[in-house]
Amino acid sequence: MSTQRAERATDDGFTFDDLAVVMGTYNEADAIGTVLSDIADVTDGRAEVVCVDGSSDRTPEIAREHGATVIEQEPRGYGVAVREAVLTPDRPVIVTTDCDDTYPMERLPDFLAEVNDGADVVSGDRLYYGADEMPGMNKLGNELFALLASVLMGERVHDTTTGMRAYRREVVRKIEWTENTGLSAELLMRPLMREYDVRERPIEYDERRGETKLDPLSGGAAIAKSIVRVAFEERFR
Ligand SMILES: Nc1nc2c(ncn2[C@@H]2O[C@H](COP(=O)(O)OP(=O)(O)O)[C@@H](O)[C@H]2O)c(=O)[nH]1
Ligand SMILES: [Mg+2]
Repeated sequence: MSTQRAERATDDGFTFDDLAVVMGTYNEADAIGTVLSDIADVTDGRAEVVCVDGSSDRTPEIAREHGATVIEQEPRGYGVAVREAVLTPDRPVIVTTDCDDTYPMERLPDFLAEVNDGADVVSGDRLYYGADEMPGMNKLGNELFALLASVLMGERVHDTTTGMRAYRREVVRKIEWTENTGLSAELLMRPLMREYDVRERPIEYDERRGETKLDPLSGGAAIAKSIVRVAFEERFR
Protein backbone atom coordinates (compact mmCIF):
# COMPACT_ATOMS: atom_id res chain seq x y z
CA MET A 1 0.00 0.00 0.00
CA SER A 2 1.47 3.34 -0.99
CA THR A 3 1.42 5.85 1.79
CA GLN A 4 0.92 9.49 1.00
CA ARG A 5 2.91 11.47 3.48
CA ALA A 6 2.55 15.06 4.46
CA GLU A 7 5.56 17.34 4.49
CA ARG A 8 8.17 16.35 7.03
CA ALA A 9 9.92 18.53 9.58
CA THR A 10 13.39 19.29 8.32
CA ASP A 11 15.22 19.48 11.66
CA ASP A 12 15.08 17.34 14.78
CA GLY A 13 11.32 17.25 14.85
CA PHE A 14 8.52 19.22 16.39
CA THR A 15 8.54 20.57 19.94
CA PHE A 16 5.81 22.11 22.10
CA ASP A 17 6.60 25.42 20.34
CA ASP A 18 5.18 23.82 17.18
CA LEU A 19 2.02 22.62 18.90
CA ALA A 20 -1.44 24.14 19.05
CA VAL A 21 -4.14 22.58 21.23
CA VAL A 22 -7.62 23.50 20.02
CA MET A 23 -11.18 22.87 21.18
CA GLY A 24 -14.79 23.90 20.90
CA THR A 25 -16.06 25.29 24.19
CA TYR A 26 -19.73 25.58 25.07
CA ASN A 27 -20.55 26.38 28.69
CA GLU A 28 -17.60 24.48 30.16
CA ALA A 29 -16.86 26.82 33.10
CA ASP A 30 -16.60 23.83 35.49
CA ALA A 31 -13.91 22.14 33.45
CA ILE A 32 -12.00 24.65 31.35
CA GLY A 33 -9.68 25.87 34.11
CA THR A 34 -8.43 22.35 34.77
CA VAL A 35 -8.07 21.51 31.08
CA LEU A 36 -6.07 24.65 30.28
CA SER A 37 -3.90 24.34 33.41
CA ASP A 38 -3.12 20.74 32.47
CA ILE A 39 -2.08 21.79 28.96
CA ALA A 40 0.15 24.56 30.34
CA ASP A 41 1.74 22.22 32.92
CA VAL A 42 2.45 19.47 30.43
CA THR A 43 3.85 21.78 27.73
CA ASP A 44 5.61 24.35 29.99
CA GLY A 45 3.14 26.91 28.70
CA ARG A 46 4.60 26.60 25.21
CA ALA A 47 1.60 25.22 23.32
CA GLU A 48 -0.71 27.73 21.67
CA VAL A 49 -4.31 27.21 22.83
CA VAL A 50 -7.35 28.10 20.72
CA CYS A 51 -10.93 27.94 22.02
CA VAL A 52 -13.83 28.44 19.62
CA ASP A 53 -16.48 29.48 22.06
CA GLY A 54 -20.26 29.66 22.02
CA SER A 55 -20.80 29.95 25.77
CA SER A 56 -23.16 32.08 27.79
CA ASP A 57 -21.27 31.36 31.03
CA ARG A 58 -17.78 32.44 32.18
CA THR A 59 -15.93 29.96 29.93
CA PRO A 60 -14.41 32.59 27.58
CA GLU A 61 -13.17 34.78 30.47
CA ILE A 62 -11.51 31.80 32.12
CA ALA A 63 -9.96 30.83 28.78
CA ARG A 64 -8.49 34.33 28.31
CA GLU A 65 -7.18 34.34 31.90
CA HIS A 66 -5.24 31.21 30.95
CA GLY A 67 -3.76 32.88 27.88
CA ALA A 68 -5.88 31.09 25.29
CA THR A 69 -6.96 32.69 22.03
CA VAL A 70 -10.76 32.83 22.13
CA ILE A 71 -12.80 32.96 18.94
CA GLU A 72 -16.40 33.80 19.59
CA GLN A 73 -19.00 31.97 17.55
CA GLU A 74 -22.74 31.37 17.92
CA PRO A 75 -23.26 27.78 19.15
CA ARG A 76 -23.90 25.90 15.90
CA GLY A 77 -22.73 22.44 16.88
CA TYR A 78 -19.55 20.51 17.59
CA GLY A 79 -18.20 20.32 14.06
CA VAL A 80 -18.75 23.94 13.15
CA ALA A 81 -16.72 24.94 16.22
CA VAL A 82 -14.00 22.32 15.86
CA ARG A 83 -13.52 22.92 12.12
CA GLU A 84 -12.87 26.59 12.86
CA ALA A 85 -10.58 25.54 15.71
CA VAL A 86 -8.39 23.19 13.64
CA LEU A 87 -8.12 25.69 10.76
CA THR A 88 -7.07 28.62 12.94
CA PRO A 89 -3.51 27.94 14.18
CA ASP A 90 -0.47 28.42 11.97
CA ARG A 91 1.53 25.92 13.98
CA PRO A 92 2.46 22.68 12.20
CA VAL A 93 0.96 20.25 14.73
CA ILE A 94 -2.62 20.58 15.91
CA VAL A 95 -4.16 18.58 18.74
CA THR A 96 -7.90 18.60 19.37
CA THR A 97 -9.51 17.91 22.72
CA ASP A 98 -12.88 18.37 24.40
CA CYS A 99 -13.07 20.99 27.10
CA ASP A 100 -14.72 18.68 29.64
CA ASP A 101 -11.69 17.19 31.43
CA THR A 102 -12.21 13.74 29.90
CA TYR A 103 -9.02 13.54 27.83
CA PRO A 104 -5.49 12.92 29.18
CA MET A 105 -3.48 16.05 28.43
CA GLU A 106 -0.46 14.31 29.98
CA ARG A 107 -0.34 12.27 26.77
CA LEU A 108 0.46 15.32 24.61
CA PRO A 109 4.19 14.43 24.55
CA ASP A 110 3.36 10.93 23.28
CA PHE A 111 1.13 12.30 20.53
CA LEU A 112 3.86 14.73 19.46
CA ALA A 113 6.40 11.89 19.49
CA GLU A 114 4.19 9.86 17.14
CA VAL A 115 4.02 12.80 14.73
CA ASN A 116 7.79 13.11 14.91
CA ASP A 117 7.92 9.39 14.15
CA GLY A 118 6.05 10.05 10.92
CA ALA A 119 2.35 9.91 11.78
CA ASP A 120 0.07 12.34 9.96
CA VAL A 121 -2.85 11.71 12.33
CA VAL A 122 -2.69 10.22 15.84
CA SER A 123 -6.08 9.24 17.18
CA GLY A 124 -6.74 8.53 20.85
CA ASP A 125 -8.64 5.25 21.21
CA ARG A 126 -10.79 5.45 24.35
CA LEU A 127 -12.29 1.98 24.03
CA TYR A 128 -9.01 0.07 24.25
CA TYR A 129 -8.79 0.31 28.05
CA GLY A 130 -12.53 -0.27 28.45
CA ALA A 131 -13.80 3.33 28.81
CA ASP A 132 -15.41 2.51 32.15
CA GLU A 133 -16.29 6.18 32.74
CA MET A 134 -18.21 6.42 29.45
CA PRO A 135 -22.01 6.07 29.73
CA GLY A 136 -23.04 2.56 28.58
CA MET A 137 -25.16 3.81 25.68
CA ASN A 138 -22.29 5.92 24.34
CA LYS A 139 -19.88 3.03 24.63
CA LEU A 140 -22.14 0.71 22.68
CA GLY A 141 -22.77 3.44 20.12
CA ASN A 142 -19.06 4.11 19.71
CA GLU A 143 -18.32 0.42 19.24
CA LEU A 144 -21.01 0.23 16.55
CA PHE A 145 -19.73 3.38 14.81
CA ALA A 146 -16.23 1.91 14.73
CA LEU A 147 -17.53 -1.36 13.29
CA LEU A 148 -19.58 0.43 10.66
CA ALA A 149 -16.65 2.63 9.63
CA SER A 150 -14.30 -0.37 9.56
CA VAL A 151 -16.60 -2.36 7.27
CA LEU A 152 -17.14 0.56 4.92
CA MET A 153 -13.43 1.49 4.77
CA GLY A 154 -12.06 -2.05 4.71
CA GLU A 155 -9.68 -1.15 7.51
CA ARG A 156 -10.20 -1.76 11.23
CA VAL A 157 -10.59 1.31 13.39
CA HIS A 158 -11.59 1.24 17.04
CA ASP A 159 -12.81 4.71 18.02
CA THR A 160 -14.20 7.03 15.35
CA THR A 161 -15.66 9.71 17.61
CA THR A 162 -12.76 10.43 19.93
CA GLY A 163 -12.12 14.09 20.63
CA MET A 164 -8.35 13.77 21.18
CA ARG A 165 -6.19 13.61 18.08
CA ALA A 166 -3.01 15.11 16.70
CA TYR A 167 -2.87 16.23 13.05
CA ARG A 168 -0.19 17.64 10.81
CA ARG A 169 -1.50 21.02 9.73
CA GLU A 170 -1.20 20.14 6.01
CA VAL A 171 -3.69 17.30 6.50
CA VAL A 172 -6.40 19.49 8.00
CA ARG A 173 -5.76 22.25 5.44
CA LYS A 174 -5.72 19.97 2.38
CA ILE A 175 -9.03 18.23 2.99
CA GLU A 176 -12.45 19.85 2.78
CA TRP A 177 -14.51 19.10 5.90
CA THR A 178 -18.27 18.86 5.58
CA GLU A 179 -19.69 17.26 8.74
CA ASN A 180 -20.95 18.81 11.96
CA THR A 181 -21.85 16.31 14.71
CA GLY A 182 -20.00 13.70 12.65
CA LEU A 183 -16.85 15.79 12.16
CA SER A 184 -14.79 13.65 14.50
CA ALA A 185 -15.46 10.53 12.40
CA GLU A 186 -14.78 12.52 9.22
CA LEU A 187 -11.45 13.77 10.60
CA LEU A 188 -10.35 10.15 11.02
CA MET A 189 -11.87 8.61 7.91
CA ARG A 190 -10.90 11.01 5.12
CA PRO A 191 -7.16 11.02 5.93
CA LEU A 192 -7.20 7.24 6.41
CA MET A 193 -8.94 6.64 3.08
CA ARG A 194 -6.44 9.00 1.38
CA GLU A 195 -3.56 6.81 2.56
CA TYR A 196 -2.16 9.19 5.13
CA ASP A 197 -0.29 7.64 8.04
CA VAL A 198 -3.15 7.41 10.57
CA ARG A 199 -2.46 5.69 13.89
CA GLU A 200 -4.79 4.88 16.77
CA ARG A 201 -3.20 4.89 20.20
CA PRO A 202 -4.94 3.80 23.45
CA ILE A 203 -5.82 6.59 25.88
CA GLU A 204 -7.50 6.75 29.26
CA TYR A 205 -10.87 8.50 29.32
CA ASP A 206 -12.21 10.24 32.43
CA GLU A 207 -15.65 11.05 33.71
CA ARG A 208 -17.06 14.23 32.21
CA ARG A 209 -17.33 17.44 34.23
CA GLY A 210 -20.51 19.37 33.48
CA GLU A 211 -23.27 18.42 31.07
CA THR A 212 -22.79 16.77 27.69
CA LYS A 213 -23.66 18.98 24.72
CA LEU A 214 -24.54 16.04 22.48
CA ASP A 215 -28.01 14.49 22.36
CA PRO A 216 -27.35 10.72 22.29
CA LEU A 217 -30.20 9.86 19.91
CA SER A 218 -30.19 12.62 17.29
CA GLY A 219 -26.41 12.94 17.69
CA GLY A 220 -25.91 9.21 17.22
CA ALA A 221 -28.06 9.17 14.10
CA ALA A 222 -26.15 12.14 12.67
CA ILE A 223 -22.81 10.40 13.31
CA ALA A 224 -23.95 7.15 11.64
CA LYS A 225 -25.11 9.15 8.61
CA SER A 226 -21.79 11.00 8.44
CA ILE A 227 -19.83 7.75 8.54
CA VAL A 228 -21.79 6.30 5.62
CA ARG A 229 -21.66 9.50 3.57
CA VAL A 230 -17.95 10.10 4.11
CA ALA A 231 -17.02 6.49 3.35
CA PHE A 232 -18.92 6.57 0.05
CA GLU A 233 -17.60 9.99 -0.93
CA GLU A 234 -14.03 8.89 -0.31
CA ARG A 235 -14.47 5.56 -2.05
CA PHE A 236 -15.82 7.16 -5.23
CA ARG A 237 -13.69 10.28 -5.10
N1 LIG B 1 -18.31 26.38 20.42
C1 LIG B 1 -19.05 25.25 20.52
N2 LIG B 1 -18.55 24.17 21.18
C2 LIG B 1 -19.32 23.05 21.27
C3 LIG B 1 -20.61 22.96 20.67
N3 LIG B 1 -21.12 21.73 20.93
C4 LIG B 1 -20.19 21.07 21.66
N4 LIG B 1 -19.10 21.87 21.87
C5 LIG B 1 -17.87 21.53 22.60
O1 LIG B 1 -17.33 20.40 21.95
C6 LIG B 1 -16.78 19.48 22.89
C7 LIG B 1 -17.47 18.13 22.75
O2 LIG B 1 -18.78 18.17 23.28
P1 LIG B 1 -19.22 17.15 24.43
O3 LIG B 1 -20.45 17.68 25.08
O4 LIG B 1 -18.06 16.88 25.33
O5 LIG B 1 -19.59 15.85 23.59
P2 LIG B 1 -19.39 14.34 24.12
O6 LIG B 1 -17.95 14.18 24.45
O7 LIG B 1 -19.81 13.54 22.93
O8 LIG B 1 -20.29 14.19 25.31
C8 LIG B 1 -16.94 20.13 24.26
O9 LIG B 1 -15.75 20.81 24.60
C9 LIG B 1 -18.10 21.12 24.04
O10 LIG B 1 -18.03 22.23 24.90
C10 LIG B 1 -21.11 24.14 19.98
O11 LIG B 1 -22.21 24.18 19.45
N5 LIG B 1 -20.29 25.23 19.94
MG1 LIG C 1 -16.78 15.30 25.65
